[in-house]
Amino acid sequence: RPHTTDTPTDLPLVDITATGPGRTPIQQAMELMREHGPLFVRRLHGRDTLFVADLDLVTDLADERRFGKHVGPALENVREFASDGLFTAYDDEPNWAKAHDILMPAFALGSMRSYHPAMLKVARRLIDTWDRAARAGQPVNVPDDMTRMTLDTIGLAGFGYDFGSFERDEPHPFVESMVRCLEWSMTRLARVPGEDHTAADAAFKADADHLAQVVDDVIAARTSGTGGGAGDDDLLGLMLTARHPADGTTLDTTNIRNQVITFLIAGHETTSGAMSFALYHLAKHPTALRLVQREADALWGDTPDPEPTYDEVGRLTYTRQVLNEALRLWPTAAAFSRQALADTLLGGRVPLKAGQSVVVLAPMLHRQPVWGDNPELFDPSRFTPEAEAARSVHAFKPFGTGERACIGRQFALHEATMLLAMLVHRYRPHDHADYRLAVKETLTLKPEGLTLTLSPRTPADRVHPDLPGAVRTETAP
Ligand code: FDE
Repeated sequence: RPHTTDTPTDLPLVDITATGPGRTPIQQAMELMREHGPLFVRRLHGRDTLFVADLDLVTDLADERRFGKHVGPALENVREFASDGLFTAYDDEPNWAKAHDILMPAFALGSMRSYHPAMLKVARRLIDTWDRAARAGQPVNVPDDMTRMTLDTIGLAGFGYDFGSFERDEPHPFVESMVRCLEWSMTRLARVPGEDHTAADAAFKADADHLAQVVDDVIAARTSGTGGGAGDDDLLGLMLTARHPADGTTLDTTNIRNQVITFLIAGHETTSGAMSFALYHLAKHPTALRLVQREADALWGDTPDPEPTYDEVGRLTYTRQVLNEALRLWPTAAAFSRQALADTLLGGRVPLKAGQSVVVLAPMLHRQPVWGDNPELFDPSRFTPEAEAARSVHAFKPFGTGERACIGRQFALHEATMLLAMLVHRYRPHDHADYRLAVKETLTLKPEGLTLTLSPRTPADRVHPDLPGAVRTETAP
């Protein structure tokens, strides 16, 4: 792979070799960008990385004729356990296009209808757990429970496999191994040349083997017919049986394993972070909370246990705006890389050689001047249809760009929108611990240690749309 470290001159250059990237490399890059502007070079042990957030430059990088996805050092590390799975495949690797073509139908908007029942089933599990906590007056650990929820959802909806995460006190061992693999991928970037990492690498190997083992169980449950439920048209069904339109072949066994690992990881870490940040903001912003409650109340009124239909989820427009705004401030897959296909001038001003790569730092793109003069403010009205129409599509990239953009976007948004509306319809969240945001990085982002207490909402708390003003002030518990 071409890997040039020729760095365009006259750009701000920050050498972080002395401190290293630490445990929060994304937030460090954000800080450096606040100081040096939306285009700078970070140098670590002689290796240079060009970070951009400038809207013009990101717009240019979205030009698919001149730029493609770059598998950067972090994803190279993830390749150690996901290999040529969709997320980590090189653009020109034959298995990327093959798997993309075979799996696309599983993520078309219409397919969400078939995942809806599984998503609802898992939403109920979460609600049962939170009801118990609410009755006991116990706080809930938001990121932990969201991770349970998203893992069970992708397992059931995608693979007909039940991780049963809500019956466990500790995260499913798959999650623990996966998080350690992701952390290994991240911290490996910070290694000082010459240090000995044999123990860490051996532990990683054991975790990667465990992931492969779980995946083999998931596949075996399907092929032996004990997996239950799902048919040939879910993700695993397509992986095992669908033939590529062009040459009639199916995915090979090794690639299927890589895809299952990829989907289990990509399908739950990022979505659970997005849900957790959304709840964090709602707990801090009573007005936004009242508006999402109003939307849910308008649909479900005083029904104690609403069963949202597929079509109702499409009508939760304000809830969707809340999720978008959460993903603007903290896009949980915070960076993606592009590479020049030939020598070119980025934005007409930054010379790049063929193969040279650039990292788009989405949290800072999402704070550029196009977002107004108070970009730190959580404000879901930034995502009304009118506001979106007035803004460049390239100003918001939580799902990456182009052909290599997130295939799971509709899946994640359907799952998260439905659950968020169900939760605010049922509970009033309380920021009982006066939580101060601490963003944990494990390649993806999460609000570390966020806990909330919940009070069940009663008919008297509901926002009755027929009342003038519609927004009622709720009484504190
Ligand atoms: C993808 C993705 C991306 C891109 C990256 C690069 O470029 O490098 C991004 C940014 C993302 N993704 C993001 C996200 C967020 C959220 C919430 C999500 N995501 C979710 C999900 C779910 C699922 C299932 C998924 N997701 C999946 C996925 C895949 C498979 C991929 C790869 C694609 C290709 O082809 O490449 C992605 N995702 Fe996502």
